[in-house]
Amino acid sequence: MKKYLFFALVAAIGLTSCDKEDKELARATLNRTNDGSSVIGVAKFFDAGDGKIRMALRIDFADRADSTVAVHFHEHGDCGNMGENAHGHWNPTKEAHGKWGSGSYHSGDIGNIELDAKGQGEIIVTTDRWSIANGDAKSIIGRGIIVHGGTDDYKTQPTGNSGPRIGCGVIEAIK
Ligand SMILES: [Cu+2]
Ligand SMILES: [Zn+2]
Repeated sequence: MKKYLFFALVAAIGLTSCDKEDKELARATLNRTNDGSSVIGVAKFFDAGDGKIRMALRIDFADRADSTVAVHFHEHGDCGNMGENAHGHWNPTKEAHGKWGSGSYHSGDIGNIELDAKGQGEIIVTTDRWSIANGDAKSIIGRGIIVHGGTDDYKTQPTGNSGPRIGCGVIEAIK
């Protein structure tokens, strides 16, 4: 009986440490491109261990209720000029544009996110394609995140024909 209690205690401590939230490394607050101030989402980046980073991206954009938006990381962390200053898709591995997890895709090709009747949607991505290390080609710090008003066809080069840039944010390290 004592032995059983001991193992139950060990198991409980193990679960508690697994439940502990991973360390937040970086964050991007997404704003509308047309006024640059209304928040329409947030992307949080966590240390997922094993050299991986986990992103939890949440969009809350009432004007886009019941629609699908496309999300990518773009090269520059500059949301000016309706998001155009972010330039093209960030592409450190020199691959073709595509669907996340397919044969070839850009390291920030998050893809389409369905928004519900409130305009809310969420996606979680865990990958070793990202880092926050200074000077690392994989570093996501200072990149732009663009939310598009259309859907990504995962084919058209190099953009996925995803439509206008309706939201934008810059990935910043958590100090
Ligand atoms: Cu894009
Ligand atoms: Zn792309």
